[in-house]
Amino acid sequence: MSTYVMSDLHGCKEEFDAMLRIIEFSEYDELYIIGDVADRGRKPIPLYLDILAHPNMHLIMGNHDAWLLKYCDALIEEKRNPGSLYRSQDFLIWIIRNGGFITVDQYLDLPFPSCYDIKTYLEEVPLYQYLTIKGKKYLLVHAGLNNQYNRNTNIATVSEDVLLWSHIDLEDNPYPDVTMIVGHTPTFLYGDEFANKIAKGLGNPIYHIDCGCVFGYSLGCLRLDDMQEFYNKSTYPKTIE
Ligand SMILES: [Mn+2]
Repeated sequence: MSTYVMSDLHGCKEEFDAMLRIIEFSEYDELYIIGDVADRGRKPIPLYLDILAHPNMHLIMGNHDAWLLKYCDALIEEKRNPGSLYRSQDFLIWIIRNGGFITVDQYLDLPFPSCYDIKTYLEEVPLYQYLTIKGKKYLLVHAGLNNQYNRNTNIATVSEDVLLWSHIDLEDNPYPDVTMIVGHTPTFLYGDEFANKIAKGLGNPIYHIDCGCVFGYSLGCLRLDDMQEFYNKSTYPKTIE
């Protein structure tokens, strides 16, 4: 039995399914997805339905998942009463600038029970997760905490905005005794040498695992039992250099 982490699937269901085959994922393994199943890629809603059908797949909240949750009620109402949806500036920023259109489109096409399944699932998704594997402590959080925080910071007191939206530096981890695992900032943004790879900080232990799949780079996966890395090439064109 092994424990795996991935992040920032962003609708990349083909790459996700292929990765499950690469790691030979079974019902005896556990998978933690560190946020951002929604938006940008081709199949965000089928990915959610797949994840919530697997009791051994666990989602941690990402800013894009939180965006969908925020609008679930309004979208369900829109299905019931077409034309009722108020397109706030925040909603438009989500669907136009941040790839939310495809998520909204697929969500509106679902039967009502599946809309509620996704909504009630997302309501229970945590902002962060501690794990202990082979005596080693891990903190899984979508965007992470930068070094303005310190080893005494109780993460429960840190705002959702910080945990979901910050872009932290490669070396940022305020906790010397905890290996932090984050997504959110694709690793190619830390420098060409990190493109398509999981990036590690050299100080307090941190792994950045969003390898930029939906931007045409790679899907990365880390096995926490032995820190083995797995990769799968993206089927998407490169949209950011
Ligand atoms: Mn994100």
